Amino acid sequence: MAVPQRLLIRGGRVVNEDHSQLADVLVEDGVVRALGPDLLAAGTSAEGLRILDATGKLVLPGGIDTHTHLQFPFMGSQSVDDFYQGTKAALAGGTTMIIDFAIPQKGCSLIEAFDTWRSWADPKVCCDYSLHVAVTWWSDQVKEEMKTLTQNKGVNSFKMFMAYKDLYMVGDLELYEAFSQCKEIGAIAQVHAENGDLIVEGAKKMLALGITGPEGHELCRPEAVEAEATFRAITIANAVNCPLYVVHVMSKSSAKVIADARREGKVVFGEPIAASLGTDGTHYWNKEWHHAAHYVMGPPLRPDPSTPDFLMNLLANGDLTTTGTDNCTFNTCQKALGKDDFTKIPNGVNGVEDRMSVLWEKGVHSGKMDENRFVAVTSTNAAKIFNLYPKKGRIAVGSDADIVIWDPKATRTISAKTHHQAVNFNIFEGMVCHGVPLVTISRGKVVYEAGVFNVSAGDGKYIPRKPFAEYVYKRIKQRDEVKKAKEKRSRTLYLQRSHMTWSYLEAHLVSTPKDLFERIIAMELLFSQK
Ligand code: URQ
Ligand code: ZN
Ligand code: ZN
Repeated sequence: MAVPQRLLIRGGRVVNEDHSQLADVLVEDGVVRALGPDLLAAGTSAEGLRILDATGKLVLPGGIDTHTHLQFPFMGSQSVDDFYQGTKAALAGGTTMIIDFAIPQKGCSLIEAFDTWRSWADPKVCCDYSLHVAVTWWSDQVKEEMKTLTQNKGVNSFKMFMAYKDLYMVGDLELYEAFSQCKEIGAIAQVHAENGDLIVEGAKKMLALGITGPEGHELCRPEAVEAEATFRAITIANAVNCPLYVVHVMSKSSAKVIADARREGKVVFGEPIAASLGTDGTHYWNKEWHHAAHYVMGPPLRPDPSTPDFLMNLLANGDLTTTGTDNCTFNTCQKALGKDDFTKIPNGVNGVEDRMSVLWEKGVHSGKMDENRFVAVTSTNAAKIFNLYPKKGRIAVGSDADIVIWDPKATRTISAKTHHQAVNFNIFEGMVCHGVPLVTISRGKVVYEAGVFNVSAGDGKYIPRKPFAEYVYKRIKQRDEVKKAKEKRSRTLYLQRSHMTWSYLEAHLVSTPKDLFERIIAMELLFSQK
């Protein structure tokens, strides 16, 4: 039998969300076998062992990108980074897991969409992945399929679009139904929070004014359109006590709504993305049409240049929770579908390769957050919310060996000329980032090292996720308990003389005769005063 691939990552500082320690990491059969100082001296067998020197470097849990759309058929085109090249690029950037979206057309089966996306991804992925499923319409069938997906297919997250009218958008009542079902089956509800009706009307206005360029894309759906939908989604989710996850938080206004809701104790999580943390919407006014068009996504990047800094502060302090990329890339020729009408520009930007470095530069190197918070927002929080923890999102004995050896002092310059993505443009072009992945390990295999890949299509695996993630549902369940108890205590029965039978009183009011007797006297007095 072949000796299992054994790795010893030596001399690094292991950084988890809660703790950093100088320690060696022993990897065997794809999992972390041991963690501690100087493992070789402690007697670890050197047989078949490959030693990776991490002296002076950080050893991080592999990044989890909560939000991608690889080879996604959308707006008359298909995103150009597929499940092979997109996941290779992810590994090159230190991300070892992505969560993509299976999105059924209105009226179509969610389960069929899930199976279709599985058939696209399984043969091609180079890193582990999972799937959120979109609820783009409502019926008893959809409700039933959500339950099946949760119980049999490892899905515990469903995305509802409040925008893309007539394509994916659902209304408030459908949100209410979908959130109620998410709560029932132990899933987390995700929303694309923009008011789709206002977008349509805003776009008509812009086009009528002769504004057809990418700047019209942001002008037709300003921050308020995102913030209003965010507040509405939070209100509806709270009404059914369903946990809510707001994807691609793009504006200060929306982030404030989420922060306020969290301070009121609501169970809501916000996901800014590499784009909204690393750049802004001033690019929509770039004189080069193609340059501006490559920044078009929904919700739009915001022209307020203080937005990335603001979002990063909230990510650092815990008001925002995870980071994704919404990687949905289109080449210039594809973006040109909208050369005469911005509503036809396929929406989407890159990020899957650069998320970790952009966050290190703008978050850690800037002094806003420390290395542990960086791990939390790039990996651990996502693992906890989507019920992958501690298999993913942590370097601990028994966890998957999804690990990145990270050089916090090295820098790299981001460019489409050198990136590993398929797309011919990079929204972070020219950005110099501290924080460079030196080695990426996926389930115990060194898949990327010093710029060289050692990975094949299909090496990644689909990771099923169970419902009722404790990190999300413990508070929800506690609320249900408290609510039930309050309702029982607070309900005063409307009593009338016909109730005054011993059996009714005994059954409905109190437990012990003494209380009962006193209660009867009190009621006699009460009725006699009527
Ligand atoms: O809205 C999304 O998340 C998908 C359709 C990707 N496109 C985008 O612009 N965000
Ligand atoms: Zn979206
Ligand atoms: Zn998306």
